[in-house]
Amino acid sequence: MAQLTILEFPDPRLRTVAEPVTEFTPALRQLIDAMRATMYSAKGIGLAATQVDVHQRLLVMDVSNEQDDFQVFINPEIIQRSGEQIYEEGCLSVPSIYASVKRAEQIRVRAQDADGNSFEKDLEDLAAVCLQHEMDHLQGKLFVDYLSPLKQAMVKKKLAKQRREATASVA
Ligand code: GNR
Ligand code: NI
Repeated sequence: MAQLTILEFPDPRLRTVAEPVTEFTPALRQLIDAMRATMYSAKGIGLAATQVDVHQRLLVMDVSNEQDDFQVFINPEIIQRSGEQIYEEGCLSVPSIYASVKRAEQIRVRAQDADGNSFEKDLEDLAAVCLQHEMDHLQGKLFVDYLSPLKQAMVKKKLAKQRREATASVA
């Protein structure tokens, strides 16, 4: 199965706002399969199309421990939200950075499946965190955007250092 390349912060393509999916074609299914393979191989619990440089409103997730609850949300909309939770988030596009973010505790999502059929689903706890995190990606937003300017500067420095060291070890 084809693996896709995951864009990393501060790549400007991560800031692209995705367009709605309008055609439910075999090519869309192939993209979903490739995103599934990429998410599992990167050991992520979610992946937004934006992260693989496809700017369509599509995300995949699996927050189960057994990796047996694969879910696809196409053109997702949050139609209800309640409560608050603070969770220590990470992101495949911001490697080895973790920070607490406050989000809704329970959400109701309306979306379409790979056939274009509309459905609604209630999510809470980690599933709600993950879906909100992925929907931010579709708007060009990253979890580090919620941090203070000082913390954002620290994140950029740490990533630059990581990249320098990764390059040095290859030389
Ligand atoms: O794998 C991931 N783990 C995670 C942990 C806490 C909050 C959100 C996430 S999503 C992330 C995968 C990712 O970057 N999706 O966009
Ligand atoms: Ni992410």
